[in-house]
Amino acid sequence: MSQRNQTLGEFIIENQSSFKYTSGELSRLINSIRLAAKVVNHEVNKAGLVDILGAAGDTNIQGENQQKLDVYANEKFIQTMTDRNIVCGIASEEEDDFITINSKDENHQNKYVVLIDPLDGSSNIDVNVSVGTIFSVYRRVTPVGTPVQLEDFLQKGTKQVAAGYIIYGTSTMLVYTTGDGVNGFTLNPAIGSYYLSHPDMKFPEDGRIYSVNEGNYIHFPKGIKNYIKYCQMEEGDRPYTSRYIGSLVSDFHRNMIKGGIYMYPKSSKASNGKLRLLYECNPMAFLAEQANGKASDGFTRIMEIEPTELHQRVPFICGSKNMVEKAEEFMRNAE
Ligand code: AHM
Ligand code: MG
Repeated sequence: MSQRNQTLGEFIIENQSSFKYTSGELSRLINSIRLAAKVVNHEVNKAGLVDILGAAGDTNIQGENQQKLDVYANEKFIQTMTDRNIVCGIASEEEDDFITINSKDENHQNKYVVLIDPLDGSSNIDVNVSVGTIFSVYRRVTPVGTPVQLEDFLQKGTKQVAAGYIIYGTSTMLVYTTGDGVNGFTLNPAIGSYYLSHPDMKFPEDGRIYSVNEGNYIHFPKGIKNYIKYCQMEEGDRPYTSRYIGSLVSDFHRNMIKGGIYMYPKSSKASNGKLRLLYECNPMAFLAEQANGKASDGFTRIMEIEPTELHQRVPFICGSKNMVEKAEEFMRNAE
């Protein structure tokens, strides 16, 4: 039961017992993510000062080496989770291979692995547009007490126990699910606490926003082209509005609040689209479904796709249920 002015810390404690595997480990994991997110947020907010503080690769006035923000975010999240001895393995969009964490307890007792895109949409940083962090949590499938293996990370999205994102926007928010709905918390930067600002978030069943990089239109499959034409047609509540930030977390967040569809289809240039199944699509799909929305590759539910490699890409269509179903109908009809 949420209450006014509830902080994320209070919310985690209150809801810990409703989670089916209650050991407190998952709560500690969410706690470490919120902590790293505060540190990254601080750095992201300074991005505009780059000319003053020095660009990536430079040494700043304090003698510190300036890093690219996506590299910085990657290190912060990994360091925070490693130091706190919470997970047994991490895979990151920024790393070629997964990282095995040697637990400080005897025999690697931790049971969760985290997959993370530390700073998604980071090309937007230079122009002061919102970016985000996306994370996904699974229980390992190999025995506790042994080093993690690739198969611990290559699990279907349906196996996720938690997923979420941090959006570094006009305000910073942490939005996450542990499989019991989606809740959004806004950071009060003055005191460094997140407050429950968006309880039980839901996609409207229908929406009027479509988000896709229409510059790639000529390369899209027939079904997507036809669906885009449908969105633009004058009929009923159409034409829809086109809104594309080019920052998945921001586009998703707006569409969840207002109702809409996000698409990154395959194209004649990129046969599986651009987005990564494990770091971007599965966590967003889990959030979408927990918020009454849908996520598909055009034909198959995203969370049912069997992963074959860490950095696998898939076409991604996600958002308000009726809109995604309509886009799927166009895909089927164009086969
Ligand atoms: P990134 O992981 O390299 O940051 O790329 C992912 C981003 C998404 O946030 C965004 O929706 C998409 O790439 C935009 O791509 P494009 O510029 O091709 O439209
Ligand atoms: Mg990314």
